[in-house]
Amino acid sequence: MRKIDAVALPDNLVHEQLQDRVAVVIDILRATTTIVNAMEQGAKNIVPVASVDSARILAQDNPDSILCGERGGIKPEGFILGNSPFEYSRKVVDGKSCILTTTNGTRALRMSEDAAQVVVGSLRNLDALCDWIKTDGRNVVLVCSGTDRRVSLEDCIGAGLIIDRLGYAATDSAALMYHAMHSAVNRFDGVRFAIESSSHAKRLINLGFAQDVQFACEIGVSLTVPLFDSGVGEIHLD
Ligand code: 3SL
Repeated sequence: MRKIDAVALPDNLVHEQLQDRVAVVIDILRATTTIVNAMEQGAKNIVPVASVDSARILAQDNPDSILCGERGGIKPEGFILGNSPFEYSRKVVDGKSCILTTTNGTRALRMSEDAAQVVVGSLRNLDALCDWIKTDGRNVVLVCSGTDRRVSLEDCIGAGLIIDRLGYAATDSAALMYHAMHSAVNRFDGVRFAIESSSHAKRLINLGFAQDVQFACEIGVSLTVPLFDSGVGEIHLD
């Protein structure tokens, strides 16, 4: 039987958890949701970058690319796009390379790059993602991005839903996320309300991004499964 492991933060990863596995990076609010949407809207690729300064330098060297990202949820000065999925419309991103730096999501992607394959997970691509994982056939580790190095409820709910869908043999930490997801969803009467109860969702709602939270909670509406090719440092489609 295939196995599934999970970490609540990328900082908790040990090398063996990535070896020969598919790593699914999850940042429901909002980086991986935004990446799935950007690729769905026709972006040529996404280059995840750790720091704002490196992103600025890379964008200067690649004038056709779009400089994107956030710090504290807000678009840094001089950036073209922030981290709201709604900014990544077909009109803006079609055929374009997006250089993206976010506080937690792009960091988690970079920290997962020793996996055999890194895949971008969100609730929007949940079904397509699980189909991709089953077809691939390798064991899986779910990497929750967290928020500012603290565990995020919404990422654990996302991980729990993937564990539920796949039905693979779960490690204790994956089982914990599965049970936490069920308990939160029952307690709040649905995935969306459970996610809206998280501190990150409340912060985004206070910043005026309530629509982004709602968008991130739509399950299985996207067929897009972005893959991170760590060798070239780009996220693309199959
Ligand atoms: O940290 C991240 O990667 C972001 O998704 C955070 S925010 O939703 O833009 O605040």
